[in-house]
Amino acid sequence: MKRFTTVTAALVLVTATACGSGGSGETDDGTITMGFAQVGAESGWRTANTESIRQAAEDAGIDLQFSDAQQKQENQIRAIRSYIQQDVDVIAFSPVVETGWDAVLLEAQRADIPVILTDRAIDSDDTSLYETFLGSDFVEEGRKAGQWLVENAEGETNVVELQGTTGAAPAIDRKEGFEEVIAGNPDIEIIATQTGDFTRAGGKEVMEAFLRSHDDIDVVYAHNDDMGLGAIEAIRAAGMEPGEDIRIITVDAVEAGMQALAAGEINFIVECNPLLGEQLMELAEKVVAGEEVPERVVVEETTFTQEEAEAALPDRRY
Ligand code: GYE
Repeated sequence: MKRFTTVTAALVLVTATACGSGGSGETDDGTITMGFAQVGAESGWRTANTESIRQAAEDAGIDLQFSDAQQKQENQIRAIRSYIQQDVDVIAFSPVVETGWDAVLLEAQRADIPVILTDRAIDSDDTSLYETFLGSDFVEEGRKAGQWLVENAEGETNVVELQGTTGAAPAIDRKEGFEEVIAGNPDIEIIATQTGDFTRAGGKEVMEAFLRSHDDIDVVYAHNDDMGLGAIEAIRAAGMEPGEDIRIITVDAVEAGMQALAAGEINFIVECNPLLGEQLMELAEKVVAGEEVPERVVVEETTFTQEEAEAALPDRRY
C-alpha cells in the first residue's frame, strides 16, 4: 500500500514537472530532497546531531533543506508547511514537544510526502502519520540513571531534578524511567523538580533557585549534560564542591559532560547518542523508494562512570 502511494506520488510529480509547475521533488537525476526541521541549538547534543545530519546528507548525496526552530513548536510547524509547499521527497523532524502534530502531519500525508521522526517521538494515536521513528529509548535512559543512584545512594538521599523542555519526549520519559526505579527505595526522594529547558543557562538558574530554598540537597539528576554543567556553576558559586558535596547524574555523554565526569564534577552519565545522520539517510532512501522500513529503530547506548569516561574520552566523536 505504501509502495503504491509513493509510486503514485512520483507519477503525479512527473506530470507536474512536465507542465512546468512542479516543486523540487526528486529531480531527474534521482537526487532526493529532504526537509529537516531541527529543534534548535540548545545543547551540545543538538550541535552534534545537526552536524551528523548535515554530514550524512552530504555523504549520501541527499539535498538537505535544514531549518532551526529555536525550540518553538510553531516554528517547526511553519518549516514543515514550507517543505510541503516545496514538495520535498521526504520530511524528517525532531519534534520539540510530543503533542500537537496531527494537523500538519495530515497535510504532509495528503501531499503524499513521507515523514520520518528522528530523535524524539510524538504522542498521537494515528501512527500512519509517519513511516518510522529513529531514536533512543528515553525511559530506559531514565531507568539507568535511577539504577546507578539506587546502587550508590548513601542513606537518606534528597534529589533535585532538572527537567528537559516541558512536554518533550526525553523530559517526560527520563523522568518516568528514573521515578520508576527509585520508587522501590524509600530513602531516595525527589524534593524539587523544575525545567531548565535543556540549556546550560536554564540549569544554572534553576539550580541557584533550588540552592536558595533547600540546604539539604544530596544529588542533582539533570536530564542532559548542559543543565548539569550549569548546575556545577551554581553549586560552586554557593561555595560547595560539585561531585562531592552534591553528586550529579546527567544524560547525553557529550564531550563537555564527559570531561566534567572525568574531572569528578559529575558522577555518572547515561549515554544518548546524537549521531543519527547515517541511519536517517538510509531510512530516507528506503522510504522514498517505497521499501518497507521498521516502525521503530532504537539506538544502542551505554553508561559511564568516572573511570570509564577517562578511558573513553580520547576516542569520542562528540
Ligand atoms: O538529550 C538534549 C537535547 O532530544 C535526545 O535534546 C535529545 C535531547 C538531548 O537538547 O541534550
